[in-house]
Amino acid sequence: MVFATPSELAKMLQRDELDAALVSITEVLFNDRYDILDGTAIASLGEVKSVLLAHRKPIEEVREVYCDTASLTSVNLLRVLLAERGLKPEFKPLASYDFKSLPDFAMLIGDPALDFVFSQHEHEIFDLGAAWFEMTALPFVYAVWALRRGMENASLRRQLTEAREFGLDTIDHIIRNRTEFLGTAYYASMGFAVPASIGAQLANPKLRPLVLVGDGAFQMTGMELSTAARYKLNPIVVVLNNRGYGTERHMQDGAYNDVYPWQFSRLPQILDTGRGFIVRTENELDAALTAAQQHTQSFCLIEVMLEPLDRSPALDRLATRLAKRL
Ligand SMILES: Cc1ncc(C[n+]2csc(CCOP(=O)(O)OP(=O)(O)O)c2C)c(N)n1
Ligand SMILES: [Mg+2]
Repeated sequence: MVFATPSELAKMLQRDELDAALVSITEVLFNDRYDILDGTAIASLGEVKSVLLAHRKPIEEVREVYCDTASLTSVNLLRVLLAERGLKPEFKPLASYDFKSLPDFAMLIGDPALDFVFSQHEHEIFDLGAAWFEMTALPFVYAVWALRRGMENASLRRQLTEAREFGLDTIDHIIRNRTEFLGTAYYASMGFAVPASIGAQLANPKLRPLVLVGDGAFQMTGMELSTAARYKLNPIVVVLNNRGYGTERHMQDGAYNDVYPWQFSRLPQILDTGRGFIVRTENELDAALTAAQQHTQSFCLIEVMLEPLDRSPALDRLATRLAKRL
């Protein structure tokens, strides 16, 4: 088994040094010398997130794109998508994946692309999977298993298919290494966040959890901040104080959605450690988050005051749908 970039694998495959390789679809389209494994591909139907053009200027102004030349397919896909818009930029190798010095137009692929999407950045994202789907209403196949033609490969095909099935069945195990975001499903268990952050930080002390929790949920399990304090953990806990069960108010309102008002930001006084903030505006939130980031020696609790009926579009959709069943 050889681990190498798709373009290196393609070269080895061309030299018949490998029986099979997971290679870019372009290798297979340009060289009619392989059998393709049926039913397995790296493909996307719509947004893919891991293949993208990060752009700081409007796409129409593109003159040159810096990219990882290891991926022929993605470069060609981008060429096609831009050509369809009448744009023919020059492609140049990206010198470094350092997000801070990223050029105006940079194509990112794989883990760096995913990391970039979730990092703070000024670029906008042009998702190649989404753009392809918009243009064709078809999925896009990035890579396939190419097998050397002319040799007996039934057993190899079977093993590769089994590996795919095993991978899909154990996908939770595979993605456990990338667990920057923890959450119950939307509208699932209230009161999960504060206790979960304790487990997360004890499991990986290099992490500093940022906890988002409703005032109602905090009144159920927020006392676990005491455990955080005991183990000298330092989560940043943002309590969204909208004076009650906001989610429920949009389905059916009544006094039962009110909770007893707590002064959440004063909990550090009771626990004799931690820092409390109270926030009413975006600027105050900015300042509190900056201060909390700098205050690493203990937990921080940021109490954000919200209007009881303020809501996100996602909550609007969910509440409207659930209210129909009442
Ligand atoms: C353990 C549990 N009890 C009840 C519910 C039903 N429920 C869903 S959202 C919600 C209100 C949550 O209030 P809060 O934490 O203040 O968040 P908000 O909706 O106000 O943002 C309730 C009671 C639930 N999801 N889980
Ligand atoms: Mg609430």
